[in-house]
Amino acid sequence: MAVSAEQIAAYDHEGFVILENFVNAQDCDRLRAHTEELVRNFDPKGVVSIFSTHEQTRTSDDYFLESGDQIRFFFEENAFLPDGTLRQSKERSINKIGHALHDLDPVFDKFSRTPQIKQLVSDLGIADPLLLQSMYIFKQPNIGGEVTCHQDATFLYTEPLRMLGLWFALEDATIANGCLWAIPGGHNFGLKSRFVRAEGGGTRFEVFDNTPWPEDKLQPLEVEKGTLIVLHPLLPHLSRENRSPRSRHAYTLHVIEASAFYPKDNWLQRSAKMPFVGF
Ligand SMILES: O=C(O)CCC(=O)C(=O)O
Repeated sequence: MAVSAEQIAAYDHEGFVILENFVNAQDCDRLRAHTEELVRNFDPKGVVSIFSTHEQTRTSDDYFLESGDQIRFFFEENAFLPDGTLRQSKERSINKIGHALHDLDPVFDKFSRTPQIKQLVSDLGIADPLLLQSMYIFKQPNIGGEVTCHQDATFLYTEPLRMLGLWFALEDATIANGCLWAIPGGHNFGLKSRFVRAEGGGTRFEVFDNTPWPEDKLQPLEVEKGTLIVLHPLLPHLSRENRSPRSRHAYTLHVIEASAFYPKDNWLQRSAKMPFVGF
């Protein structure tokens, strides 16, 4: 077992579980150093897609929609000056990289496919896992954008709902630098919406329940580097802006059950040449 019975019970009850020291510091540093190299080699010319954490701006963005089986770079919303040039260096302007790092990059593959992660996923009830998506999230100093309150199942939906979100802190995450916040037990509220591919192109939200989140119930999940937070697909969570001088790098991996139905209208799709694979 990679987790104790108490930790599984906490996950079931709260909708998340915090596993300290899940990854050692050297492995976190190795992933960070490798990502620095990816960014150094990335040529931002021509990438006009600015990733916005406010969902409307995500729509109709082919660069984003085609990233399910690619390694793509998305800028912070506040990265640009009014004349379209970068406010800070390229290295300090990228919001995240996604969404197939774990399949296309050997260093991310190694970090994502450890016996310990495989065991954890099995302990939490995913018997035949497929690795769906990966993201390296920078939460840049001073300009790191907010991620509004959401359930991961809105973006990554299966029937039945069989998915886990794995959020690895590659640096200490605090209230000041934009840690995760979650509503304990909020995974019992039911799915509020789905973000789907629209028939005529682009995307849309299919809304089932438009009542606001009880955000007064959010609790900060301040964690140290090397911690893994496991998130239930229905857990409402967010992260606030980072206006501090310190970054808050994190790596996320989402895993689904192979036997669950993965709808064709989920935003994240892959070409037939690159199917989802397991550990
Ligand atoms: O790391 C963050 O700031 C938020 C990540 C998140 O909520 C997500 O990717 O679902």
